Amino acid sequence: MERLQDWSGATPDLTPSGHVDTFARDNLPPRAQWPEFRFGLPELRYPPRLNCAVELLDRAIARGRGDHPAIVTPAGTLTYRQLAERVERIAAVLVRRLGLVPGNRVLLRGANNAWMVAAYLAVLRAGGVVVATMPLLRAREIGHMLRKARISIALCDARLAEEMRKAAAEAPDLRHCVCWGDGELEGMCAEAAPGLPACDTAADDVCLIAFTSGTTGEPKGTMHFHRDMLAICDSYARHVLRPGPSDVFIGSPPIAFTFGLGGLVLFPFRVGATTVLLEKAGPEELLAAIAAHRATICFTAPTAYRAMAQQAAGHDLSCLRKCVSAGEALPKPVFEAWRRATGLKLMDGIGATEMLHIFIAAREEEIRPGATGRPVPGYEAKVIGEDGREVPRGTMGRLAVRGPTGCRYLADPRQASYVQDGWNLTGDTYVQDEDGYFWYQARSDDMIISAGYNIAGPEVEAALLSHPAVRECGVVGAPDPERGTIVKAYVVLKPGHASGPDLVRALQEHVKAEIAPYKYPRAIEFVEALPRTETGKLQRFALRRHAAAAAHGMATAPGG
Ligand code: 3UK
Repeated sequence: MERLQDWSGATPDLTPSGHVDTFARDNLPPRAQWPEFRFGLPELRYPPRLNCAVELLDRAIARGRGDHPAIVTPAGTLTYRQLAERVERIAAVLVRRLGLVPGNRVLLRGANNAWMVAAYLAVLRAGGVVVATMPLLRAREIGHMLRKARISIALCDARLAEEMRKAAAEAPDLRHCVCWGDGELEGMCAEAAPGLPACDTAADDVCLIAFTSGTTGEPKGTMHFHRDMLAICDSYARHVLRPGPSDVFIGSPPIAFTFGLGGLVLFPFRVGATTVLLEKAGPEELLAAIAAHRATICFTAPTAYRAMAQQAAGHDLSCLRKCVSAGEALPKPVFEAWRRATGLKLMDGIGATEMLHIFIAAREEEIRPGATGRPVPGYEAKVIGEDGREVPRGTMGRLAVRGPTGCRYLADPRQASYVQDGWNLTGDTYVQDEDGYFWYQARSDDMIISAGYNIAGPEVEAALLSHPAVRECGVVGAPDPERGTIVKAYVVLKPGHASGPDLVRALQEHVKAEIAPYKYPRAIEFVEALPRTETGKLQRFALRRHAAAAAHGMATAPGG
């Protein structure tokens, strides 16, 4: 019998670390500011020594998946055995050539491709701590991460090396920066002898510092343990998504975003399935790749599903079994459009970088269109009022959640606002209904208060999206001399629709017919595009800023 950690207490003591460089553990938040962790399900009780890369790769091979395709890209296929060999070689390069010591942070920079994933798993296997960066980040943002996480080694796609080198110039701890794609890392790997044993890490050793794609303030580094990487597979994936070994995963989120990490790496590998990696995964590329690779499970954001639903007719999507939507609220019209286009129910799920992945969702047969779902097995959630106490069902309040994963910021005072009384407060406003389903309202800072009413921008957006002329929209509060704040909509039209006062009136009437009339947008501005983050989120703060400037006669483009 393997000895298990003592799970009787909600927050067990940390086990002896496998790290030599203890920076990550030393910079965990103070114990009193940790969320309470929950390990109710037996499958979430991991042994005290655990290396998640071993669990994901070596275990799959031991179960007979060695010759099954692990990664498929336009450049070719790697079986589990071939991937494991590449991972071992990169790990050997990290340890023997670059002097990695367990606990060192390693920056990874690349689009979704086989080298990026192999490098990721190699860092984990060698006992390093991954800090992955989104491809579009600039030197300033990379520099912040290099310094904040005291990164000593960087592995980078040669095509993204320029910003990397600029950032490296300002990072005193960075000792090595090695590129793949131009032969440098490939050459080192060819010389490296495989066979380096995996690092004997503790289940609660930090293995990932994921920076939030924060829209305001400095990005926060969220720290996750080896066991967390498996916990999201054994909670959300196992109980809600329920993939099998013959599934073919595909999607658009970058692996540096934990939505992509789970959906395109951890979930498929946990069950010995295949992942299709695309460097460029706009709606058109994604549709073509789904058909070409006969993908069965798709991960992307609501806006991408909306765009794909409109172009689906030209593609054979009969291979698709399950489609996950996360990152932003899923408007009901998008759910319906996808259902019409494919016959599938979109699986909405709310996740957060702090929680590592999705914690409220629903299995297909339990979906209520418009609701996010119920807590994923292993998680608990509630809606609380300003006093921190749970509010009655049907009442709006702040979402609080806890489970096997949770928020641990790297040396950041904002820990005390995200975690209160052992619960993670995600910053979202929700209503829970009598049946336990959670209905998303808005980000708490995005609630519009107009003439004394609380109006949730996303609800107005969903109403607008059900109008045939609307391609995309964003709704925010705009200052108004008479009313204080009014509801303002930024609308991108579908081709063939002319903007003008007639359409403004038509859209306003449409909203009044769909939802309570007082919520209708008193101002509507037509724009070419909406400002979005690299993870696909609408930047409402940019729209608010634009609305405020416009109200004061200083309009700029909402993206600018
Ligand atoms: C919002 C949603 C309504 C919500 C993420 C899945 O998005 C992810 O992580 P981030 O740290 O952002 C977290 C915030 O995004 N959000 C996400 N999903 C939904 N709002 N409905 C949804 N389905 O405000 C949340 O607090 O970028 C998503 C998996 C892993 C992730 N990191």
